[in-house]
Amino acid sequence: MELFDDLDRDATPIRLGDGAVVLPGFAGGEAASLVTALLAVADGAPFRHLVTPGGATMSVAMTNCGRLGWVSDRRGYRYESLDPLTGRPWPAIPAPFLSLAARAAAAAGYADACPDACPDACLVNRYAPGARLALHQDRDEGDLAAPIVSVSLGLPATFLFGGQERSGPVRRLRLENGDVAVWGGASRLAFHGIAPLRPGNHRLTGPVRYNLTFRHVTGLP
Ligand code: MD3
Ligand code: FE
Repeated sequence: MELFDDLDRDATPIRLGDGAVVLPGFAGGEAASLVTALLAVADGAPFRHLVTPGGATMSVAMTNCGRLGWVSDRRGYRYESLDPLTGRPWPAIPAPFLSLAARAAAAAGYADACPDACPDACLVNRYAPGARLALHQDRDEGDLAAPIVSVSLGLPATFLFGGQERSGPVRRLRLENGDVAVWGGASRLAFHGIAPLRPGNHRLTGPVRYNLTFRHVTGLP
């Protein structure tokens, strides 16, 4: 039995690369309220399996909150201000999400992004057993200078961290409930992915893993 679960995880930052850091358990104490807020977001903008430009249906279910949301369909990847499923704006980013993103960026050494480069998009991923994210770069944001903050909730996953080229070596790292990653600078365009989720049960999320990623999309050129 995991008596202390994730609240006692050592929060010593793990440096993955230039500008990329994992903060183990950084959000452990607020994970339950983050999950509650996430489920409220999904009430207004339901999880859905997007289709890639190549015609494949993604195994990860996604939704968004914020002024902009990431979408994919046969026409390509992009950010949209209206949810194509509901025709409505995406739900606002909950205040506890924004607070956590700002504290994590600061703890990782990034100066306060607001009000110039506050996150204006939050992609919410849901992994059921077997769901995976193939190696990719996050490059659809107009602002590639701002770091991305990610929060893992629920079941653990194996994170794949590569380099600037798809074919390079890949480091594997376990991401657990409450772990936060921040990546910017030279690591902003690093290839990364998630290995197929192993089945399990988590007290906060049941049979799934969630991941939040906070992005600044609209940069003035
Ligand atoms: C990238 N999400 O939504 S974020 C995505 O767990 C996405 O759902 C993954 O990739 C997920 O686009 C992973 C975690 C992460 C952590 C450290 C990184 C991504 C990173 C360091 C460099 C580049
Ligand atoms: Fe990504």
